[in-house]
Amino acid sequence: MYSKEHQQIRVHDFEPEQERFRTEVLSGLQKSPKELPCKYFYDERGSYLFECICELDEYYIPRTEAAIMEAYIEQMVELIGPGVLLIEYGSGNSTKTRILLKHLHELAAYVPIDICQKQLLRATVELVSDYSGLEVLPVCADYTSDFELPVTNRPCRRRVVYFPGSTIGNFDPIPAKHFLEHIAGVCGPRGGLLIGVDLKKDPAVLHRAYNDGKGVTAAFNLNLLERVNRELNGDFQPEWFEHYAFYNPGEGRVEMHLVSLKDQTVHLDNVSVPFARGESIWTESSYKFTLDEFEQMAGDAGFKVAHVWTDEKQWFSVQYLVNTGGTRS
Ligand code: AVI
Repeated sequence: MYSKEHQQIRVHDFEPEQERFRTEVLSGLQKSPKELPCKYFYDERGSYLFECICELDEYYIPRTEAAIMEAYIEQMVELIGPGVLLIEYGSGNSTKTRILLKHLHELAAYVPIDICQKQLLRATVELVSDYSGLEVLPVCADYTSDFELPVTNRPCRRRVVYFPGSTIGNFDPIPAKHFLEHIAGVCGPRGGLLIGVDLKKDPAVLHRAYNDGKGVTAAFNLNLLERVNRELNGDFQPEWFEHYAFYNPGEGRVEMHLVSLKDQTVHLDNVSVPFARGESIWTESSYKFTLDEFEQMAGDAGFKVAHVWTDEKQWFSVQYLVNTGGTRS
C-alpha cells in the first residue's frame, strides 16, 4: 500500500498486487469449465476498449442510462439530498458522474474508486480542473475488497454510493447480494445507493450489444489473453481463440467466452494449460433483471427501493435504494 502524488492529487492506492492476479488467473484456468475473473478486463488497454464499447450503437446501456439521468436528475437530487459524500464504484473516466456532480447540492466530497490507476488519475485531473472547489479523493482498489475510505475535509451528512452501468450484473446472484450488503455497510444506516440496473429484454437486442459489428467487444474480450501474456509471461495466441457471447435465458444472463479454435497447450511461466478444440474460458456474465427480481435481491441485502426510473422501452433502470438497517464499516 502506498500513495502517489500527481499534480497535488493523492491517489489512495490499494491496487491488487500482481501475485493476486497470478493466483486468480492460474486457479481459474485450472477449473472445469475454465474461467477468468472479468475484473481483470480493465488494464489500461481494456479500460480504453470498454470506453470504445460505450460509444457503439449496439451497446445501448450508456446512452439509455444517460438519457434516464438527464430526464430525471432533479428528482434524483431531491431524493439524495444535500451535503452527501458521493462514492462511486468502478468510476472509469467518471463521465457518467458529471451530471450528478453538476446538480448535487453542497457535496462534501467525491470518492471515485477504480481498479485502473492510470485512468483514475486522468479522470481526477480533469474533474479537479472542471469543478473548482470540489474535493476529489481517488481510491485505486478492487472495490469488492475491504479498504478504508479517505477522510474528507468537509463534514458529510450521509454517504451515497453511485454504482452505474449495471455492473451489478457482472456478479453471480449470491456474490451480488453479498456485494449489496457490503455497500449497505459502507453507506451506513441513513445512506443510499443510486444504481444502474439492466432489464430483461428481447434476446436479439442483447445479442447485438455483446457481438458488435466492429468487433470491439471481441477485442475487449481477447485483450484479457494479451494481458495474461504481458503480465504473467504467457504464450496465448489470441488468434487461436474466438470471442463468443450469447444470452442464456434460463439463467437470465449474457455469457462471454473465449473459445479455443484448436487443440493447444498454453504456457504461463512453468505452468502448462491444455485446451481441447471448442473448449472455452468463461470470462464474463452479465445478468439482466426484472424490476421484481432486483427489488427482491436488494431487499434481501437490506435495501428498500425508494424510486425506479426507466426509459420508454423499459430496457434499463436507474434506482435509488435506501439502507434500511446496515451499519457503517
Ligand atoms: C461493465 N459491464 C456492466 C459491462 C456489461 O455489459 O456487462 C461489461 C461489458 N462486457 C461486454 N460489453 C460490456
